[in-house]
Amino acid sequence: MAGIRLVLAIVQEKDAGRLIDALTEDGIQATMLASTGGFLREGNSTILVGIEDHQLTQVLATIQKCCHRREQYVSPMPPAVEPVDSYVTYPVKVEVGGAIVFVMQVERMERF
Ligand code: 2BA
Repeated sequence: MAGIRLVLAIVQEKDAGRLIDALTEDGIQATMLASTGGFLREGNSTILVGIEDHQLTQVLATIQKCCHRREQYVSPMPPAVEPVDSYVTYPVKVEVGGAIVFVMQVERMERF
């Protein structure tokens, strides 16, 4: 029996719709969850894709094609101990995405 994999991809919201469309066109089922990045505290999307082993290369290529790195500026929060008016914050540049991807071996999948 072929092995089952779960691909979990954290992508930017701007790329999520295009990625789901591309997977669906290839006949691959996916689930999109609304998620929030721990560092930026902004919305991103977590895409779950259950596939057979032989589809993994194609799915990873589709994720890579649809998800782009972007620069974003974030203003650090002032430290709680400093008086707010004595603390000047400068926006810091971070690169976000294209996609953070985890691939997991699935022991069993059932459809009831
Ligand atoms: P965020 O946690 O909001 O992080 C957004 C971007 O900020 C990151 O982009 C990274 O470039 C930067 N960043 C994160 N933590 C930082 C820190 N302590 N200092 C400086 N810069 C920092 P990506 O690495 O592309 O990550 C995009 C999103 O993917 C993350 O959003 C988070 O939701 C998720 N993610 C990334 N690595 C993860 C991991 N190992 N486990 C779970 N989720 C992860």
